Amino acid sequence: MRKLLLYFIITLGYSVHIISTLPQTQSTLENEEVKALAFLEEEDRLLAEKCFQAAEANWNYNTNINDVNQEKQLNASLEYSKFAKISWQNLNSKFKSWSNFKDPDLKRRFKKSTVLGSSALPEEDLVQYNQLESDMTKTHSTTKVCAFLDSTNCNLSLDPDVKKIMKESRDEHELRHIWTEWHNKCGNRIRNPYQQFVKLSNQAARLNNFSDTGAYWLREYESDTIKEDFDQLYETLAPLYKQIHAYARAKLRYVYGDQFSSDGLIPAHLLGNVFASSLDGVYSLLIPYPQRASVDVTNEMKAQGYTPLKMFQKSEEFFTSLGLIPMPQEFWKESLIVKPKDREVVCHATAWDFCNGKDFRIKQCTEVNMRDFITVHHEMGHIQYYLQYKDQPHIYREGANPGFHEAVGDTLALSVQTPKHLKEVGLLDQATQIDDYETSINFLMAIALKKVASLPFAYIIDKYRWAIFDGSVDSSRMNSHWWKLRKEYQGVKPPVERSEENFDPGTIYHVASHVDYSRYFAATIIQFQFHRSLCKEAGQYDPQDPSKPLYNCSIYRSKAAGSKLAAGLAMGASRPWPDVMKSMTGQEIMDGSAIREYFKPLEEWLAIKNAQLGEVPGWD
Ligand code: X8Z
Ligand code: ZN
Repeated sequence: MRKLLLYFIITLGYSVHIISTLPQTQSTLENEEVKALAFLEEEDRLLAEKCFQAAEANWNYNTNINDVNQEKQLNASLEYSKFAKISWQNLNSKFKSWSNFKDPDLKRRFKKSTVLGSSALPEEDLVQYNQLESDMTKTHSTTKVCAFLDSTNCNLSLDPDVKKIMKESRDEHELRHIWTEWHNKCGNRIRNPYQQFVKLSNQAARLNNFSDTGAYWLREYESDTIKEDFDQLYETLAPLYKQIHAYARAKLRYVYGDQFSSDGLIPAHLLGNVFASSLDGVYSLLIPYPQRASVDVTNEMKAQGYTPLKMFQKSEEFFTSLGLIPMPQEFWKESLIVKPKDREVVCHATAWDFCNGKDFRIKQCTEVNMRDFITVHHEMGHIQYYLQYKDQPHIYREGANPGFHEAVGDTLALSVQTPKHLKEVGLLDQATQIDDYETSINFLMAIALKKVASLPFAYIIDKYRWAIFDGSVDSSRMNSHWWKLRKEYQGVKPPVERSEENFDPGTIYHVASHVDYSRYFAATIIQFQFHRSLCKEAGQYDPQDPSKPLYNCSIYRSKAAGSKLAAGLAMGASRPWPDVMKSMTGQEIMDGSAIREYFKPLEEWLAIKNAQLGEVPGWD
């Protein structure tokens, strides 16, 4: 995730577009522009330095949660904000008429620089804002729950205990117990601070001239229609999700029959992960052809003695096979890739840019399994982006839009997970048959359970928060509204009664740590567009050739695909994202046709299978 960079990146000014009342001559403008550029260059350098200090204190806190480190983190963050505010004030007072600048790039830099972010808050409020955010992250990362039928063991943490039980246990009572423990112990504690936090966050948004935090977040898409665009994208993908939902419901009913009623909803504790964010955790129950090859190579990784380090090295090898940039020395020295035993850490995987062009790190409590192997690629995708745009001005060191950043590693992972690639790197036995229809359907199901099944979840988290931020949902409906959206879009329901004592969205890392989530919705769409384009570039996909379907493409070792990707990444946010998208895919929009095309054989299979099962897609 990229919160850290977004958080520390230059956050200058709010959008007071002061238009000079005096007409300016060409020469004064040009003169002014030269001065403005010099000013920006100097601020860039200073901000990068301050950003490093704040990032380092934040890293130390995230990798060793204790009171001393928290205080240092809060101090460093405040320090950075003060600096950013002064820098922004200077910029606004010195260059009042920047909106008249002729040079489009300079104007873009100024426009971006006029958003100061939370640093716009008065100091007292900012201190409270930072404290609440830091505390909620701590609560989320350090909450412990009690084991099933063993009240003497109340030391289970989210990572790895809760996640492991929710994925591996098939005991409905145990799943219900752990689900309830986690939701009550984590979510309830976050409810009050979150309410206070929302007020401050909205205040900051308004100081930046946005109506509320939702509008502030969405500014990064530089579009007035982005919400409608997301709605429309979701509509085009909902039929595929509903087929998967129906199939999963039928299969899960075999296992947990008495948990299902006629409403068609799936109880949220049966989906293989505590957040009910996707369905890949129950792949083994849903595999279409169990007698054929399973594409979950976890056992093989363990048998071959994979370690977290080896997973990172293998991932890097995929990146460099495309001619992309290897991880720098500092990365290998400073990253944290295994959960330490002697201290509390924020386990949620993150990739860090320390703003100095040298120091880039990943923090991940890596376990040896395929899911984490894919997450390693996801995180390395962030680092690759950081490396590609490291020479851009500080203000441009961001994804073209937030979804781009989340899509890079996932795009590569679509190749990595193909049976043909797994065979090539020895994770599937050479004797395994992979070219048959049944294996392809097994493979597509595995990918769909992660990607397609997570779409409604990714769609509603921010739909929910936008409503909280804009006040259309007040504190009397904070939890019930969440479940309303869960039911409506995801077709899931809580396994036990919920009330307004609870705050179930607060159990999600991105809510507790205030990271927007539509980035992942966008990324799921974008990565298939990237995949389609890079696969064509690599000569591995041809829409006219049925022997080269999109899902079977691997771009491994394609320098042509690598250089196309690198060129797009190196632009950072220096151009509006549709331009970057165009250069990478030929399209100027986020478009669901690639994902639909990729899953077409599975969608056809599901329609037939659900009809055979008498399972009608949809719910009450
Ligand atoms: O948060 C993440 C990454 C860090 S950017 C591990 N992801 C989302 C999640 O875990 O909820 C990746 C997929 C969705
Ligand atoms: Zn990410």
